[in-house]
Amino acid sequence: MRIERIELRLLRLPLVRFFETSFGRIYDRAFILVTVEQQGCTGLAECVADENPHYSPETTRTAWHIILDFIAPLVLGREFAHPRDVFGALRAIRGHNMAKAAVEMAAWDLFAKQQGDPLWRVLGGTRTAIESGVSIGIQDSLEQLVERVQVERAAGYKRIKIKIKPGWDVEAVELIRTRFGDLPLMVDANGAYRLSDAEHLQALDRYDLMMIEQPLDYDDIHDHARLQARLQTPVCLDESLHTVRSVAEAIELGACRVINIKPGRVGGHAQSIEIHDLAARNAIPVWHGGMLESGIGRAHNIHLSTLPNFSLPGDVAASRRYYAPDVIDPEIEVADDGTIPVPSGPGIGVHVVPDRLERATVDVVERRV
Ligand code: OSB
Ligand code: MG
Repeated sequence: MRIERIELRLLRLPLVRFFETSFGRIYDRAFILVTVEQQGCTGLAECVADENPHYSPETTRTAWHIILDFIAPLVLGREFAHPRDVFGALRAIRGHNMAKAAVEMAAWDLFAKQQGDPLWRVLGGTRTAIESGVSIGIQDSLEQLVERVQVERAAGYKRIKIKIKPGWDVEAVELIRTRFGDLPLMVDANGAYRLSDAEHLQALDRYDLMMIEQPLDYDDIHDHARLQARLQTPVCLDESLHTVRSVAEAIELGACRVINIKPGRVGGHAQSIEIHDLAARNAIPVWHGGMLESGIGRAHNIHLSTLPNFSLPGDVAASRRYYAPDVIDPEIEVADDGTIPVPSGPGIGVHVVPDRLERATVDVVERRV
């Protein structure tokens, strides 16, 4: 594979419904669509960096800069035997995993299309449908939260995750348990608590939660190990894990019993596979996180979720929960049993609708060999 052209396209799409986490509420999403090309064959991926540096230090603008000025010169015109070699070729660039992942994942799509294979097969996946779950943001009231859970359950989703923060946690979980019984339920704090909140978080142990995701700071592993020792509820790490090494450390320290994998956060598919394998060797289940992706990123997530140790439902839901319309056709849908079939065409197996893409485009640039 030899990438001859890279195109970056800044897109903005309105969200069907606002999304609120412990760091704020958003109504739309800006992201970079990356296209790589060799002799008319194209690979696509989206960069999950957002406009603000709240989830991660990267933003759409830092990713734009890093891809154009540093990543493109390292990959354009270079011969890659396999897309798993792309991440290593970017070694000179420290961090910026979301920028790296966008180019790396586009390269996987291009490679799979050149082979005429669906991406899941090239990644080493073992299933043709994945289990879907939803992430429900913080609402204006507990009544609205109950209504959201009702709507998502009716849509077929089996596993529900709710966002929590101080003041929106134990009561919300208690209410869902009272109203809906023992559905698979978990919570995500996006780093909203401190170790000194351990006693407060112990109150969640009564509710048989699947896990508590990222309770403490985005760059912490050590305090999570101390917290896990004081909680029965399994801790899952998201923001804190950026590299294979940080995952090894977290496992060794007992900082988590579950791992959320987002390829954007760890530098792409190849790093995700390494983390998946490392977790499997340590009997740690993984699941696929979400970043409010459009259909392009969503398709990538579905393909990666077919690997065997993705044994818990992920935050990979139907397109229509996020964007209406999405930029792809056909859109990604969830079946009545809460599963999503894996697209079967070459590469990611979904197609962009050109006029929808044009309407969402804010800016475009390209680089060629
Ligand atoms: O912490 O998992 C997270 C969305 C944006 C940034 C971070 C997170 C999320 C979600 C939504 O939880 C997942 C999704 O439905 O795409
Ligand atoms: Mg999370």
